[in-house]
Amino acid sequence: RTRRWWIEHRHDIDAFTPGLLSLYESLKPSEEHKAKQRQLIESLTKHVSKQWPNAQLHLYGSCANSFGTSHSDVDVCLEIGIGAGCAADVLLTLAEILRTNDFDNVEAITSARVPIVRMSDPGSEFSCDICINNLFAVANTKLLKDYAQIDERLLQLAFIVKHWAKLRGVNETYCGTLSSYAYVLMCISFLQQREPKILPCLQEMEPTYTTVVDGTECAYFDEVRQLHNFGAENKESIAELLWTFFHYWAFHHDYRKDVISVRMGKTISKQEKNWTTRVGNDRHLVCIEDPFETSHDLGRVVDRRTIGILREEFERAASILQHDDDPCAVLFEPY
Ligand code: 3AT
Ligand code: MG
Repeated sequence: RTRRWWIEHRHDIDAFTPGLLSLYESLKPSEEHKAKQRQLIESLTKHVSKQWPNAQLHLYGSCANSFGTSHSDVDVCLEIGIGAGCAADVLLTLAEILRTNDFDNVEAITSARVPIVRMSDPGSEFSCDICINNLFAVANTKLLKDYAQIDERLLQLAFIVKHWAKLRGVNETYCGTLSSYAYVLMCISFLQQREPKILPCLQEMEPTYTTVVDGTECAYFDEVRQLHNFGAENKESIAELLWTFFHYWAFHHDYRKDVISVRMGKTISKQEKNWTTRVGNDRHLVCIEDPFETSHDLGRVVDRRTIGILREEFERAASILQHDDDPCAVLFEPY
């Protein structure tokens, strides 16, 4: 498997860059879309502060980390000083408030790993998830947003990979495939390891930003404006990067031994994380370390069946980019 990584290289791969870039442009949310999101947040803030004057609303996920497309949902975190075990009551109260204020399809999902209220905004038809005190998600949202400002190829690659994953049906954690967040981390890690590097490892640099979440220090260099030239020496085009990304996950990644770590800017071993055997439902077949909750493997949802599906999809994508005359037409064919 490893050998194919080096021997096959397509010389006209750059010809597909313009098509991929126009796809990227078409996926970016419009100004109108962003304005509607702001309106929704303003209206939510008004209702929440009436009930809980000291609470704060944070946007997280792709509506705030700059990896959101015009199809992304709106993820909101309510930061509120309550004791452990009270989140379900707060969510039920919140659901009631939203219902009386004419939000649609309001549903409190209190039994999930991250309990939420889900609703849709009648003005914009956005689907919106509200969780309580999920401050790790707020911290990793800022980290992703900061990475996105260093080199635009990260946004381009991640938008295209997310789009591909949605259309090919491999972006459903409840079905055993990977979350959007996991795909973005895979893209960051990949660009950290190009030669020359396209992205630095912000958590390995002198921290300029520190926040503590549940006793865990989240610290990294966040003055990313100073890094806008970081990847300039690397001239790889988006078509080349996309092909290499799929090729890496199809043929080069060592699924038996390796863990992708954005925190370290390289792959580390399953052995050192103690992720070599199945514990409960965590199988560790594809290992993607969360940058802040480092005991958290974002690939743990993947099982024996879905790892096969994922690897076939990576191989299919790599092969299309390798051999097809018009790869953009087939690559994104709905599954
Ligand atoms: P979409 O554009 O909505 O597909 P997203 O980045 O909003 O992409 P999700 O809706 O899957 O992704 O997740 C929302 C945010 O929640 C993203 C990340 O900040 C956080 N998050 C998601 N999954 C995890 C996880 N397993 N561990 C920690 N944080 C997570
Ligand atoms: Mg989202």
